[in-house]
Amino acid sequence: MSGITRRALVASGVVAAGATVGSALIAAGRRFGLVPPDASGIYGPGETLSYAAHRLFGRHALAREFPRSMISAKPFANSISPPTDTFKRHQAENFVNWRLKMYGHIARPASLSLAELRAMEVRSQITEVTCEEGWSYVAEWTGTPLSTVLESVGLRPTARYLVYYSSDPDWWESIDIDEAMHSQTLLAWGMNGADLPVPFGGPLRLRVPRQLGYKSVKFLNRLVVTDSLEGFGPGTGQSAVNDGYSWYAGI
Ligand SMILES: Nc1nc2c(c(=O)[nH]1)N[C@H]1C(S)=C(S)[C@@H](COP(=O)(O)O)O[C@H]1N2
Ligand SMILES: [Mo]
Repeated sequence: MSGITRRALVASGVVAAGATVGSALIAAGRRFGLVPPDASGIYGPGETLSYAAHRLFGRHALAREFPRSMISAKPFANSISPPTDTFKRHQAENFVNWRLKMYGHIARPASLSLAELRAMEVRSQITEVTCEEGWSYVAEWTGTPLSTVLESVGLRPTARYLVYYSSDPDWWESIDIDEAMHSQTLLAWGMNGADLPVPFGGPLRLRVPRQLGYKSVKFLNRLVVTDSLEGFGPGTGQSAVNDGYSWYAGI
């Protein structure tokens, strides 16, 4: 989406048309392809509005980072589906045979061990997990920036979304490439100075601190880069769609 400037918007007549800011943004969203995959639902116009506004004016906005003193003493691990036998075997082996598989619109499909990920780059951030159900906690997350990993496998120019899966077959999600390449989006393998505990998504979870907690998929094992979300579930790019969660969950 590079090259979108306020000037381009004005020139396109969207702003000059004198429409309300909301409908101008929705129109701009359509014009620049900033339409979330669940835009046809009853909340569609609202979804398009917040997604387009964030992408047009806040692409590089940062999620709040906290001082160490604000790390939650008792973080809350949300309930999850029971682990599969494959997951239990990996856990018994201390995850040495665990791999993160990557394929799709990338130049070099990959299968990375935790050791290989850790060797690429290490970054820490203190951010909040915010559940749509109303609770949140602050933790220090340590991991490898997703952008570093995606750069290493070579994103193709057609890359538009990242779909990501977990060993928990009930939970998969997707984000756009802007969010995937954002500096705070992290493949987290550490939490509060230790290996990421299994209840919090160990050995690996995605942290997407600019969006609600449900986008931060735990027990991550597969990344698929794609040009379209059609064909991924009902085309809406996530497993949680049936529970009424919006695809774009920017906060
Ligand atoms: N694999 C998997 N990832 C998941 C979930 C899940 O059920 N399974 N729940 C999501 C939801 S709704 C939230 S709010 C956060 C909660 O993170 P926590 O368990 O660290 O509190 O994880 C998200 N990631
Ligand atoms: Mo949640």
